[in-house]
Amino acid sequence: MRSLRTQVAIVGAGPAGLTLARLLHNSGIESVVIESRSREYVEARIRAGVLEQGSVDLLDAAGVSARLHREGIVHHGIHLQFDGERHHVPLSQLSDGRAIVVYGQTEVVKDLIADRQQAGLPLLFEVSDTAVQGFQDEHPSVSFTHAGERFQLHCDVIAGCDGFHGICRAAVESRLSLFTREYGYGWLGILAAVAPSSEELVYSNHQRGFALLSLRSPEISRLYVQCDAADDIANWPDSRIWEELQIRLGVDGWELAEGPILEKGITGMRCFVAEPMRVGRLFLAGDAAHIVPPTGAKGLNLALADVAVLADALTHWYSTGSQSGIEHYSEDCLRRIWRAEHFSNWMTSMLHRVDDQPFSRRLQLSELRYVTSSEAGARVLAENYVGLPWASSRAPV
Ligand code: FAS
Ligand code: PHB
Repeated sequence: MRSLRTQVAIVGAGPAGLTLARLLHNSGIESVVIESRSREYVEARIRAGVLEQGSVDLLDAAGVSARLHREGIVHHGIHLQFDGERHHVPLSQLSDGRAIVVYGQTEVVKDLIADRQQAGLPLLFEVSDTAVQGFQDEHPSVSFTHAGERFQLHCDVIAGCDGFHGICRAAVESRLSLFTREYGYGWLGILAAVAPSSEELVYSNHQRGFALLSLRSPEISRLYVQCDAADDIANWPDSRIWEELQIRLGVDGWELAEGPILEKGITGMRCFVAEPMRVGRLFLAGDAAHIVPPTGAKGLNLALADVAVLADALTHWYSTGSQSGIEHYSEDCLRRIWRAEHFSNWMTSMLHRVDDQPFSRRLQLSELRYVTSSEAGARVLAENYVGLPWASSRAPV
């Protein structure tokens, strides 16, 4: 086994791991990023689409936002639709001018990988048999196989950025408290080569189920319909998907343009939080530590918020020797995470067909009418959707 040495070993080259690596590099801290999938696979994975103001500011500070500002689309509002009516929620007007940027997670990941490669910094794809050890006795290391050779990467700290199905949380799960809520339904998402039929996102609560109109560019639409979490994509020919979208998003005088479907898939929905997010010298960040239902567009943004806190904490530790930042890492992140869990659960419960009880539906419609008619009600949605302000430098409140 070949020994290597770095300061921070980062497991996972998703948005959390790659952004952390860049933030640490800007602070003069070395890291090695290891990833189980190929670069092509990671860059092709269709996921999130909406960046909060805080995430855009973080990527600006990290120095990797040039293309985001060239190609990202700034939005100042969304629409909520129910009972055949579409209501605009002026997000920026209700949140002191904060906005969102529509820029696919795939694009964020491509920018971060290109940046890392251009700087000639260590980023290893297609590693296998990854394991973490020694993080309890201050001699952490990550072992893995790459290009047929076995390595042991000795480090000061391990950042577990390997997502919900990764090995880092699994390595400490018996020491953690896990909190979870399953919804029993999921989203069928499509990427279609057709201009979006609305300039801003449309979230629709329909008797047949939820639907969302989103986008990736002026030429590419991103659309979702609620389906059973256990449903099989084979049950959804393109014609059925478009038929459901037309019904669930339709309003008088408006038509949904259709086009070739480039990609489709079903993703389950759950709330999940693992506490604490630190065990010794192992720090969990992003989906490795928490999952939110995508209705609030928080998953990617929470991952970036975690690594902003972790990068600040590690920079403080390396520069002053003080452990105050790393000792408060978990507590500082969990405050924002639980706020996002609550908001995402609220949006999900308000917009999805949850059961066929008339009482539930009337409660939902009452809530939607309130949020779209009361400034106070709309402000709650707006300030959470664009993302609550981040404190001081970068760390979120
Ligand atoms: P990621 O899962 O993105 O990255 C983890 C990385 O670790 C992966 O590249 C994985 O290959 C790698 N890895 C795993 N095990 C490893 C090992 N043993 N060794 C080395 N590497 C390993 N969020 C939204 O805000 N809006 C959305 O619409 C939305 N849609 C989603 C759709 C799907 C299908 C999924 C799964 C998630 C979606 N999310 C959405 C949430 C998503 O965007 C995540 O929040 C985001 O990817 C979190 O980033 P990371 O924490 O970096 O985890
Ligand atoms: C997306 O564009 O993929 C998207 C947008 C908003 C959400 C979820 C997903 O709430």
